[in-house]
Amino acid sequence: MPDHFQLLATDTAGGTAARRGRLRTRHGVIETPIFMPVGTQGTVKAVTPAQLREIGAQIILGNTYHLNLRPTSELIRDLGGLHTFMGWDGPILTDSGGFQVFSLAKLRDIREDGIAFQSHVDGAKLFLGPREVMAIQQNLGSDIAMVIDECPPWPCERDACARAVGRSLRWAKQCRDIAADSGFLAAGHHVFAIAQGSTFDDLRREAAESLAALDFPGYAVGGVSVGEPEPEMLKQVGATTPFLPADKPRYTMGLGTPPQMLKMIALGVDMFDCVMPTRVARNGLAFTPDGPINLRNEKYRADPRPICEGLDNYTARFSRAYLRHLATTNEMLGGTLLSMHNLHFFLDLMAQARAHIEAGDYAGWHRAWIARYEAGAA
Ligand code: PRF
Repeated sequence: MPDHFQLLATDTAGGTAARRGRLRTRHGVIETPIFMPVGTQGTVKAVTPAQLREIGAQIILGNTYHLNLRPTSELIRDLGGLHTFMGWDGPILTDSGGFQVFSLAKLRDIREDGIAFQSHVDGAKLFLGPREVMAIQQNLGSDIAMVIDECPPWPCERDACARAVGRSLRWAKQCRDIAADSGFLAAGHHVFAIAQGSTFDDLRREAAESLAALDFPGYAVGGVSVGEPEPEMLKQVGATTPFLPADKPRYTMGLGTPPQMLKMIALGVDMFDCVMPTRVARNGLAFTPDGPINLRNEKYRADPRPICEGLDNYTARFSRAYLRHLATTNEMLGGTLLSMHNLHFFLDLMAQARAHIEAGDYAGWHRAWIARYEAGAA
């Protein structure tokens, strides 16, 4: 295994398992813990690649399911790959599409060789299995490709969950073999496995240990934040991370709020992605250290202050009153400025977390940060 991940520090003071790491990819180095802005359709909505660089984005996400429906992965390959196509030369992680089939597509049929489904765009009959998702992600040129998995719903019967864990393991092994045989791994692309197991601690452990034995370049905790309450979600992450290899990066998929990310870093998670900061930005919501604020609110009508003090980015030159005006008149610039602010807020939070892990005071710092945020949000 190439030396692609360096664990620089582990901060166990105060009972955390917080980690500071460095992940090398074909398109650059990622300092962890890290938040990854989501660009499902080959664009982080409303934000240009130059603006993403400006706010310190290190890696972004793309989506196999969406990009293969439109404009197709073959077209993107023929135009030079996803980096060239979208004008982003930093690292890109792509989700495999299985999860999006479960959440978006109609008439799914899960078989041993993959998932048959109908496109949510035009109803076309399609199929995704290990071979298909690896070929698509190879066409896209993903720096980090995810295996195809079966994400059980919440709540879920134990038998159904055990079947999903078993099938996900077999699919993961096939994805890994395909990536090895095709030269994808040798060329420096990474493939991450996904541990499922829903709310069953023993199945989570089994999933993590059997995937760990296959020696993937990285590991994700899947099947969390699918409707379960937050304490249950944290319990599931805590039931998985201890059984993943310490010398590989760990990623919880599709998460989370700022306090959730900080709590998961304490459980030993290194990577996060979520559409939420950009989605809520387009509705006028902005993050601050004292909780989120809704700029559509009348009380900001004549407020001359920036969204929050001490966060130095392009949006900070505008008053809450101006941003409220853009939000209430549905001006496009409002979505751009608030998306930039929210993403920068998440990226800056990760930079603070990294510094506190290095300083060895993560436990106290993250508890105080969450207490202030929740007091303001209340
Ligand atoms: N699997 C995949 N993508 C995902 C998830 C999963 O379980 C989730 C659940 N949190 C979000 N995105 N492949």
